[in-house]
Amino acid sequence: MKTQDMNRDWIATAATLSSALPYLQRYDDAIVVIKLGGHAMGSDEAMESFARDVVLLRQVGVNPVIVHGGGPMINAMLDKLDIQSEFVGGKRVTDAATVEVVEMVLSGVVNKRIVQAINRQGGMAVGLSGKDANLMTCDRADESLGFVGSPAEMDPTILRHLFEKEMIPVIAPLGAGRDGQTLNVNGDTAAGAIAGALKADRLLLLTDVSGVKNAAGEVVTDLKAGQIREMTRDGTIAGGMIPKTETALAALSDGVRAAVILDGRAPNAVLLELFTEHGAGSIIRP
Ligand code: X2W
Repeated sequence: MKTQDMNRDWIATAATLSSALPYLQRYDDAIVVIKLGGHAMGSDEAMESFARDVVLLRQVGVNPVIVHGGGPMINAMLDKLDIQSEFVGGKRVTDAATVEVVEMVLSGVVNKRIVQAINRQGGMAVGLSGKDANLMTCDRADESLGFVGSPAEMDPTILRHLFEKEMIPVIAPLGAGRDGQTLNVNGDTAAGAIAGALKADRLLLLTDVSGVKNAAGEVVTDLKAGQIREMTRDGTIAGGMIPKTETALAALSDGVRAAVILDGRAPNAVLLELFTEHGAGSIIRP
């Protein structure tokens, strides 16, 4: 590269930083809940890039909370153990043997991978599940699903303590039943409930699709809750997108300011969404 071109690169970097100022001010002390789905968790490089973005958020005064999934990782372990598993309405039918594997994989493997990635970038991440400090007490979602929970009572006190110390909570989607039984909770549902309990400024749902698409197949960048309901009624929103948009709507009605559905595999997706005019994915407001 010629010296002059190199200068131009640095000048562009400085201009980018400068243009982020209004966004940095807007999100100072904001609570941003980020759901990282199993399908959005890619290679070690992608995880490293995600972790850098999260540490940067913390560094500029945002309170990030990570809620993760890990469906594909649970499937792989159940396969190894020769345990059959099926989904009904987007939720895993979870018997006693399965819930043990779910907890082992989510709290043991996936959670620690994210915690470690963030800490390697200089952050202070703390791994939890909904069972810790009574964060997420659940009712049984439906008897026929077995040990699957539906968040009923949230206590986000532990998260506020961690914010005060500038620590980054990383939460596995397991909850405690009222009888103390461990319950498996869909990751999107858990993220929505946690964002709602915190009345978060943003809920970012990182997935493997670029956003909510209209009938012509184009991503719509700005949506109102009413439009989402309309598009669901007429079938434009269908399949795997429905649990995401339902989570977004539930979070908005709990007082979350906006929810964004975006492709977590895109480089610096979180920064693009929060700190540029361009944004990423589809933002849904009340
Ligand atoms: C999910 C929890 C993990 C999850 C499961 O067992 O797969 C239920 O279905 P993703 O990667 O976000 O899909 N729980 C009840 O939600 O992972």
